[in-house]
Amino acid sequence: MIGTSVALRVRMSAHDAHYADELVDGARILAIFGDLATELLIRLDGDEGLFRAYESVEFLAPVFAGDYIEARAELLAIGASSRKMRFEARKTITNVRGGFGADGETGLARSAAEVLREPVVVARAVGTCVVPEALQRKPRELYLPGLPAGPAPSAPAIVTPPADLAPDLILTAAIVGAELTREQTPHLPLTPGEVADEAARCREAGAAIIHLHVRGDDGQNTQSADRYAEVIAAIRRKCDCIIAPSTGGAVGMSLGERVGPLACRPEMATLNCGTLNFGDQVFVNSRPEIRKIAAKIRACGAVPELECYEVGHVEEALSLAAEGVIAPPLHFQFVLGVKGAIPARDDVLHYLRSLVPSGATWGVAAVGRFQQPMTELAMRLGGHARVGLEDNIFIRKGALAEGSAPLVARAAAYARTVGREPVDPPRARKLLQIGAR
Ligand code: KMH
Ligand code: ZN
Repeated sequence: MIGTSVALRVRMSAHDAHYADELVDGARILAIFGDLATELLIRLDGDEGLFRAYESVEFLAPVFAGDYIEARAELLAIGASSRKMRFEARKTITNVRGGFGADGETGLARSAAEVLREPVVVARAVGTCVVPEALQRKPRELYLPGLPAGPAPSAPAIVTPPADLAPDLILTAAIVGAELTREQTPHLPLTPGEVADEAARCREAGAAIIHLHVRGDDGQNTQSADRYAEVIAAIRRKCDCIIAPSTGGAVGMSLGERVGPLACRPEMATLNCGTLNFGDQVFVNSRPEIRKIAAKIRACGAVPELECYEVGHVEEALSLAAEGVIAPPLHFQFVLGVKGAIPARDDVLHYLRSLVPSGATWGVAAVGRFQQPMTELAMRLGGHARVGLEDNIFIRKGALAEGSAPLVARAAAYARTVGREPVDPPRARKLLQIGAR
């Protein structure tokens, strides 16, 4: 099953040290990656297989004797005999020898060691293994019991691998948001002109959809149809992106206010599929309200983006489809990591995507520091991705993103390393069947 992962935890010993100052050589880390690859092949094929080639290897931080290394491999693609995998090794515990001063004296014992507050990524790689068809277990089954991490616990222990990843990737840029302020980031676009410029920059960087909130002249969120019309017209003069206005608005808005942008007859619009704690506030989406908003989205011909912040929201979306309130093909957006709602974790995403019916599409939006790892996981699992300032204002720890476009550009670059290709708006319209429902 694509997305399955295996893990190894190893302490580097004095035997592993190869260079001065007990530095461990990179080949030792590649040996760990080789062991992980072998485990994946045994679980998938019942054979140890062979490593054919690395297409990329990065050594990102030094490893010393005494370091604890946690390494993980994940299955990216399955060919007739090839199996593509991604590897990552992180250091979680280290000897504190780096604390010695020039004179070698700090008063610390040579045996002093520490658990790192944040694990340090020491190496990443992508490579391909082969198992000749004659050696593959038949019928192909994936043996997963006892894995330290992998699919959700409720998933069956033996599953059949699905077809290969589809390369098409729809990137959404959430460029304004309802809650963000200029105090939090000076890069937030507010006026129609600023929003249009940012939309065009995101399109250039690889986004096909702009998830849109708008602000009034006072900078406050508004769901005014007139203001949306003004901003949409400004964007249209600059780029051809699909524009997906919010029907969530800001917490506390009435249903009447929230559906304001539907008067602009957008191609897409968000449909929030349940109530949740939204930080210290409550974002209310009662079942009758969801149905009313869904009916209005359908009546104006827009495709709903099904915002799911909890497992129950996915079930609710499926109920809406069963009731005929929304029409297939469904497009889910898993919003992960909102404080008070479902956490942004690998196992959570594996479970959520297992609920997606065939024929439906799905994507991930994740909050704050989870935006990058969770959207990258989504891309590796065949999902789509949303990035942008609405969900995350940092490009890396402590450094503000200079708008949403750099976040889109980073996501697009990553996509290509795992065999996905960001699509342009016309292709995204086809994939989402916009205008064809
Ligand atoms: N501002 C959040 C309360 C949406 O756009 O539909 C809701 C939100 C979701 O942003
Ligand atoms: Zn939004």
